[in-house]
Amino acid sequence: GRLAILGMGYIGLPTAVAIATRGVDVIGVDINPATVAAVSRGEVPFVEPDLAIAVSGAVAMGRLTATSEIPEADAFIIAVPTPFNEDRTADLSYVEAAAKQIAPRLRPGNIVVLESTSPPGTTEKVGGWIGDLRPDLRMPRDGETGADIFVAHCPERVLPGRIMIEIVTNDRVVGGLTPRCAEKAASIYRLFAQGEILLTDAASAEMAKLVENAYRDVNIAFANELSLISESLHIDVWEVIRLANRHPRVSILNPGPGVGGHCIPVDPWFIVSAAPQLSRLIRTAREVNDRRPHDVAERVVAKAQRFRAPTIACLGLTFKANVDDVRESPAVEVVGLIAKALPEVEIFVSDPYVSTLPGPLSGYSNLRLEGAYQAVERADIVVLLVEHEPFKAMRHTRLGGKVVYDTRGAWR
Ligand code: SAJ
Repeated sequence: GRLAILGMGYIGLPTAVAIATRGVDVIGVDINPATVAAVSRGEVPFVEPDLAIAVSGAVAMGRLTATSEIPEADAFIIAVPTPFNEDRTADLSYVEAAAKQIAPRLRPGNIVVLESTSPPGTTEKVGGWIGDLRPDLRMPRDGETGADIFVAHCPERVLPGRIMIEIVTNDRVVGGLTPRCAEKAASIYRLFAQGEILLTDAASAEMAKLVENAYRDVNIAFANELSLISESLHIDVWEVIRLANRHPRVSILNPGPGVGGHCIPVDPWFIVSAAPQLSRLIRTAREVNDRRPHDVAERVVAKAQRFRAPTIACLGLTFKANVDDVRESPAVEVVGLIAKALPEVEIFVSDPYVSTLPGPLSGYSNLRLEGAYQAVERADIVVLLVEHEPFKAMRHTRLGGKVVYDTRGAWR
């Protein structure tokens, strides 16, 4: 068999490798020529543990190739981004473009799977976009058998930093436009997934994915709110959570400087925009977490005001520990807010995964990227924003005599 995957990003590329190593010829398609060139050389354009070796192996074996043209194939997986618009509705333009590019290549019996996180109804739209361009093909409709093309949603749910493990071990939800579509799409995931494959309808699969991330967002918001409340009552939030979590049915997450990444800060809005009147808790959680970088920056500024000419070290820029991704990072937002509020203050920024200041920070002349030890050495105030492993180790040796603000509870 031959399978094409549209989008060679954090999801498409690992999925391509997982399938290619099962003896299927996989063609990775991407609109970015640099990505196509990198994958063709067997290289990965981003950092993810164990991915690089897997990609170079699959390319060397001739199982994985990359191109910018949509090829003919037996199955197509769409793994393109679904960002959000100004008004927080989903931007489906990449999904729509992918569906319309696949349409002319389709032959009877082909399977089309949407993996991109999408609002309820998107898989149905994918079927519609294809059907409009290909009136010669019978598209799946409920209660109708004998379709030529099978369309389903199988949302990705891997955790950045653990993608290569979770892509194999996670259970998968496969929602078809019809039960037969789900069954057909499941056959692809049975090639490499060791977890259970759960069959359902497309809208339930779409909603389940959004709910998973909204669940996490609401729970992080709970922890972040506890942090504010505890501080105002002069109680240590980490101690409170540690104790409460010893109850058999309580499992509170960690407060932090905010919620980043491309999924958790975005996906809950797709639920809110689908049912605005009813999504009160989900919306409020989003607002609590979005407000977090401001809360943290305000506290740093207040600490700085106790000094005449302080120097600040901010440790961590990525959106979470042990990844190299600074997009949608609350740490970047915190650093920017501090730099803006304290233009006279020298701020050293350090992150083992980052070698140039991210775009949003490039305009501040009081910011400098530094090694962690030098940064801490020279600082009066040390702010821990990401609990990267090398930072954790600094706890006992380097922080004496400094004002320390540990937003992640990593130095307790
Ligand atoms: N965070 C906290 N406190 C916590 C946990 C996380 O502040 O206790 C912060 C992190 O630092 C980060 C953000 O939340 O800024 C999100 O990190 P994460 O590790 O919770 O999740 P992601 O964005 O890396 O991946 C999530 C995962 N979803 C769930 O765990 C429900 C992953 O399984 C999904 O596949 C992914 O979103 C996605 O692509 O949707």
